[in-house]
Amino acid sequence: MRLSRYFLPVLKENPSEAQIVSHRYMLRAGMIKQQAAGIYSWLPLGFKVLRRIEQIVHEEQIRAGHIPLLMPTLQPADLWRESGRYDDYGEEMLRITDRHKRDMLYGPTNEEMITDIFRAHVTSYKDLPLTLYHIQWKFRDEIRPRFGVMRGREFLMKDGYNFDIDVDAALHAYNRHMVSYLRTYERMGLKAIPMRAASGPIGGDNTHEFLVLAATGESEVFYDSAITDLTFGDRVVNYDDRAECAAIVREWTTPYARTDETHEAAIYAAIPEARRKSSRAIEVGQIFFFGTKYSEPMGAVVVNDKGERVPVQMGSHGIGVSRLLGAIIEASHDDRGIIWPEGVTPFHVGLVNLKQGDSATDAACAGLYTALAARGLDPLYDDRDERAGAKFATMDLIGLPWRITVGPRGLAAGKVELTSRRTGVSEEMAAEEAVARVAAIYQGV
Ligand code: P5A
Repeated sequence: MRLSRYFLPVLKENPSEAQIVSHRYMLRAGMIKQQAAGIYSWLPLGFKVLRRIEQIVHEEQIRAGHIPLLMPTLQPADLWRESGRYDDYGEEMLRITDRHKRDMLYGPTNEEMITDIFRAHVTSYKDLPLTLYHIQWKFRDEIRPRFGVMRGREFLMKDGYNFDIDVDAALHAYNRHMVSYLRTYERMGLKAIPMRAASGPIGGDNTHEFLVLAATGESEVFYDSAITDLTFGDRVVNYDDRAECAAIVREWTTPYARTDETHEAAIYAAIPEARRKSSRAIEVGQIFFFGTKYSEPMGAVVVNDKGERVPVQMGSHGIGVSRLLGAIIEASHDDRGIIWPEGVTPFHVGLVNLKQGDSATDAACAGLYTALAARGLDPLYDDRDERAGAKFATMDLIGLPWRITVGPRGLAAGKVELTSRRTGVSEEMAAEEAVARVAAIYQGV
């Protein structure tokens, strides 16, 4: 993409309404525009990152054997009357009446609707296990929407629902989700720690939240620092192997890690003092096992291998897809702007022409652009007639992890400059080498 043809409405001034750095940078980098409290338009740069995050979520869900579908944002109230949640959910639920005076709502989550789909089509244990998920907009009429996409009223969630014949199988689904989430967040360059949590309106006793440590987070957490040393890495997991998934879950749930709702001071006090930590943190996901909470009242029943009719065992599992943009920026920025991890960056590399209009630098940039694209990379070429300082400031603000700078002096010596946004280190090299280096960096990302 040529910047002169793109839509990147960068702001020079700090927007006064933004209290935290991720919100400030998302507005300044022209990623989002607020349309009403907690409701945002996703401008091209923000939309690109949102799509990349969604793509990683899809890939990891499918790797775990889960099946995508798409349910609507609007739901009939009657489904929620069946589960008993229509009255319980309170003011967070946006209630709507259609022209026929039917009660509808903008879905804050989809346990009821997925149970309705299941009961309409599945009757036998032979069709289990089954996990269905979608990535869809949700609405929660939060009393205090704030911090931009971090606590929105309309927000994008990946929500998945497992259906299993017995408790053991459902607990395996729970473990499988935990494992796949560890891998998902790590691909986004995040350290998201599973912590024992409280289940709130979703229900069930077995639940973990995934938390990214950040001073601006809305949750308070307590943990053994040993858990922050764990990494998932590139291990290959057989998601059908119950013992293997359980072992990984054990690895991540053995060190103490809890939110304030489940915190137990006595257990915490037994952790060696140097490892005893508490922090603020951002909740980027949550997994639940709630058994028959929805299947029983809604009649989602299957015949088991003994010919008995039993309510199906269920859990639900959510990732805050739009919130993740804020969480990633909170975890990865400096005083000049965002620093995108390679896994989610909107463009792979920025290309800066220091002397637009100079035939040699223009030609070198055009050649680099074509060579990068030929390697399957998506460059952003700053071809505007602007000062070098302004071009660097824009690149730093929007946070592309790599930048290739082309100027007349370097070109005379046959060199361009490759710069890492994270370290600030620049290296001079031939244009072909810069292309090869960037291509190698993104191999396998
Ligand atoms: C699990 C999937 C659920 O709703 N039902 C379906 C379960 N869980 S949850 O924890 O309530 O939400 C899942 C994740 O969604 C994000 N989230 C939000 N993101 C932005 N703005 C909000 N107002 C908001 N509320 C929830 C969180 O990341 C949460 O972990």
